Amino acid sequence: MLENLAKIKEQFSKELNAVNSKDELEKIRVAFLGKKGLVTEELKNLRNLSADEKKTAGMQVNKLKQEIEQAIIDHQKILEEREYQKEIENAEVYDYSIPSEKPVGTLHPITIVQKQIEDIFKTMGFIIEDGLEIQTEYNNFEAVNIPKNHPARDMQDTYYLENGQILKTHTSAAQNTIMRKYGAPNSGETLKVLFPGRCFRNENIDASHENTFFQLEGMMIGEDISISNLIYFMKVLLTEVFERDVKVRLRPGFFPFVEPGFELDINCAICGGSGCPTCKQSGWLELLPCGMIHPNVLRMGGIDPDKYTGFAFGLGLTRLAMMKYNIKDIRLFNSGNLKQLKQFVR
Ligand code: FA5
Repeated sequence: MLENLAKIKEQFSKELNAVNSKDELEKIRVAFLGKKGLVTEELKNLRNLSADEKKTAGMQVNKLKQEIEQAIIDHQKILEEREYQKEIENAEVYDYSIPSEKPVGTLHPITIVQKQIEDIFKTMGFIIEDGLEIQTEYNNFEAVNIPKNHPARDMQDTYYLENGQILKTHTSAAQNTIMRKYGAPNSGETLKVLFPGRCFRNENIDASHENTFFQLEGMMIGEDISISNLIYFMKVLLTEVFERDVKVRLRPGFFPFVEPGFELDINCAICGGSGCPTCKQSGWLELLPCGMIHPNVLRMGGIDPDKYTGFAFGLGLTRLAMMKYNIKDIRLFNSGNLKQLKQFVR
């Protein structure tokens, strides 16, 4: 039997060396280790031996069986490595630096409008700033004249983090930081800043209210800023964005951080003013609240309200995009409906 085992081993080595594919390897496995394989037959033959012979021969057959099993595993790895190398050699070579012929993505409609407004205001000397999304209660409320327990906080219910910070409810939360960053302008100069950002409110969601939406805030501070400056910039903004006549109305509005304050509403572009779910049947949509910065807010920002005045506006950027592109429902913006969003490719 031992002689037989030596022959089987030699035969296996010879045949294994010639194996070049997984199929051939499987064939050889069956030929040696399968039900009627050469090694299996030797195992069966053990029963014809005496107890003593069985012990020695059994050990040898099992050793050979294990060697063959291991050799098959090793050879399989060699074959896989060879296949992998072949794939690499035959792989198509791409030059990833070549620009794509087609646009691979598109800007979100809100980004398009935001960039458009930023461009307009940059030409008028505005600096673009970015506000934090996670804010302190102080910046979001106290610093804009909304002390604790002020009823105006009810209108901007938001999400509180465990550390006491909040998701900002309006872009006005950045006013104080920006005033402190730039300070009062030099005599004869003005501080003009634009700061867009994402806002969060615990809202009842409907066609024109989301819990996550964008605002774009603007602020101008100087020694001689008046409501005329405010109205001029609002007019420029709307004319440039809509590139057509839009009907607006200005009415008094209360915000603790401006005095006087205004609401600028836009005639609903979806229904033309006759009333629809988007404008809650009123024909108008609140779009651009604004006003003259309250002296308390300037003071808290380190700017002397006896010397300086300023205006601020808080444009509802998401709603502006709805009106510009005739989007009936605000929820489409976050829906991931690419068909809807791709219409606005720039
Ligand atoms: C404010 O947030 C003030 N901070 C704006 C402001 C700034 C006034 C500076 C004066 C001076 P208001 O809560 O009205 O105001 O929101 C401003 C605009 O954001 C609204 O006119 C509306 O267009 C948009 N807006 C408010 N809540 C939502 C919402 N849930 N979903 C979509 N847009 C909203």
